[in-house]
Amino acid sequence: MATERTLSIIKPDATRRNLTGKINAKFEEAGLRIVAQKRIKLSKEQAGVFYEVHKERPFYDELCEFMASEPVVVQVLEGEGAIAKNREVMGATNPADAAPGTIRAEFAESVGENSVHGSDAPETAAQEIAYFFSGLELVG
Ligand code: YYY
Ligand code: MG
Repeated sequence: MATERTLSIIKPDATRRNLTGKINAKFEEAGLRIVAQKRIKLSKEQAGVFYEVHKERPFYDELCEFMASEPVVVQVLEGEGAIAKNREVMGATNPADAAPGTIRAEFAESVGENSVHGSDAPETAAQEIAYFFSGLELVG
């Protein structure tokens, strides 16, 4: 499998509870390298652009409010099959369905406040990385 990069976000519910280190340990233990990382505070509008694909869904407004409620940590993870590997480490969207040991099983508070985001395909990963990081910020 090829080396890939994926965009990860440690969401407000997790930064608020000081879980950044524990979540990063899960990524690193799974063989994902954190090649870029920064802590930022999104506006509701910026969150809305990021989650534009969900704009017709009933949870969109609440999701954007939540993502803008506290700082987030945006990061680029790199590794063999990083997109799928990251989704595996994250666990299912709803923590009630997430496999034991996954980030969402251990840390997520609800389906809406579920601690992490991860890109779902190579095209979205490229798009999402470019939304937050410039080429200069992406060291190998
Ligand atoms: O990629 P992933 O984060 O696992 O789920 P998506 O289906 O892309 O939804 C994005 C985001 O929206 C999810 O992480 C929480 C929120 N959400 C929600 O609040 N309620 C739902 N029923 C589905 C998703
Ligand atoms: Mg998604």
